[in-house]
Amino acid sequence: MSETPSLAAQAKAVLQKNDQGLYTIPAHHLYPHQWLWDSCFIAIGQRHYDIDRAKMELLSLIRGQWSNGMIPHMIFNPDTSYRRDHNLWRSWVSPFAPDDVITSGITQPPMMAEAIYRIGEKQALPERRSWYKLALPSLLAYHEWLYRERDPHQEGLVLQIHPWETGLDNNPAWISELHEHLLPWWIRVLQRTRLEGLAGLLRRDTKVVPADQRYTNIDAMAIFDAQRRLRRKEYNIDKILDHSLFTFEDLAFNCILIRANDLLLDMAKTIRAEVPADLIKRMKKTRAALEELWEPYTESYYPRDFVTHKLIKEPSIEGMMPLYAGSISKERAAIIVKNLENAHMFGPPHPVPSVPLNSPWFDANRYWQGPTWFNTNWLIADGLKRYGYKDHAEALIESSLELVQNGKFHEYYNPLTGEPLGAPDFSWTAAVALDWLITTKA
Ligand code: 9WN
Repeated sequence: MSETPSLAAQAKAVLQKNDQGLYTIPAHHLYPHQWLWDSCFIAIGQRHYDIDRAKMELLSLIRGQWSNGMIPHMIFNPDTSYRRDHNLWRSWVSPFAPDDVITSGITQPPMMAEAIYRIGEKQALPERRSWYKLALPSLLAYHEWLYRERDPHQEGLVLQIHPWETGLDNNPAWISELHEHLLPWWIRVLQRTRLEGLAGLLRRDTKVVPADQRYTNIDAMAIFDAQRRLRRKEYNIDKILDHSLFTFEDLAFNCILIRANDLLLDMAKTIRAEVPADLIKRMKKTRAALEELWEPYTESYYPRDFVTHKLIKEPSIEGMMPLYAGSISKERAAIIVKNLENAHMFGPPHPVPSVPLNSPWFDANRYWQGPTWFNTNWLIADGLKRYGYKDHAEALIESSLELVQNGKFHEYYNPLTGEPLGAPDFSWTAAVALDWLITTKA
């Protein structure tokens, strides 16, 4: 008998272990709240065994939606034992934040459309239509917010205001920019006097996960300092832009938006809902604007600085995401696939590494600076399939599933050795594995 059913059952057990009733936490200890793109991947897994539970996961996200349309990247467990987290964000400083839930003040990659769509896929047409009718107004409000607030000059790409918004926290692009432009004097002093180790005493994450698997103390301080600046501006985009805080146009975020826009329009058509013509125009512009991120000499797409429009040329997993967007030419997709095949770049024994092996930033164990992650593999495999690279997609799914063959679903993996890293029993690793097991092995 094949081992598939038992692996699927183990994946389901992880999701159930992390299930808090209304929503699913990414992992115990390290991540005790609800996160936006985590819940989307989680729902994509849950839909295979409990469609109502999967819907609830997304409706729980919508419960945190701000009155201006933003879906926050975190919704907090209200328990007073998490007061420190609530106070770090103080979402109540914004007039748009909901009164009855405490949230963060930024967003995360717009994966909601994909998750809503995938749930719909599992239902017969009448139920699918009712589900879309229920979820679409919030999704539409979210995309309208993205364009209104995050594309203020109507240039096509939406901007991000914090590395956490990309979900790829310590990606070299953000870390190099933070170090160059935004490191406050007190962090520089700590760095020069080699006293940054003191910051480690305050960190909770490195008490749960070995320090060499998380971001460095200096990077953690820079990331938290950038968050504090946003809070001081009450998460008000006009104030943030006036004070030229760190703003950039993330490649992966915009690729996910392009795909999400297509799915939103498809779902609107299914229920004959109207999408404002102006929004459709802006969606089209995003597809065209993505091509401005192409750099012909290194033949790659990159994120860019919002103000200067300078590309931030640090190669990373970001460069794979135009495959998922689905809007690039076949020729450019073929160039990306070549990089995937290259053993010195994105093709180590356990692909796809979050930073290519030949980058000076590559660090096999460190978070988003080297390890292989399941959610980005899901996005890449999906893109590969849609560009006709079925064999590549299957090989990637196969090599990913090998990593969890022992029934243990970790947060990320060493791409050279396959060693499990980060938090154990991690929800999206289990959800993605379950989705693959059911959709590709059935
Ligand atoms: C900050 C929950 C989240 C993921 C992100 C990942 C990490 C948080 C952190 O964990 O970010 O949002 O504590 O570093 O980078 O992608 O959504 O799993």
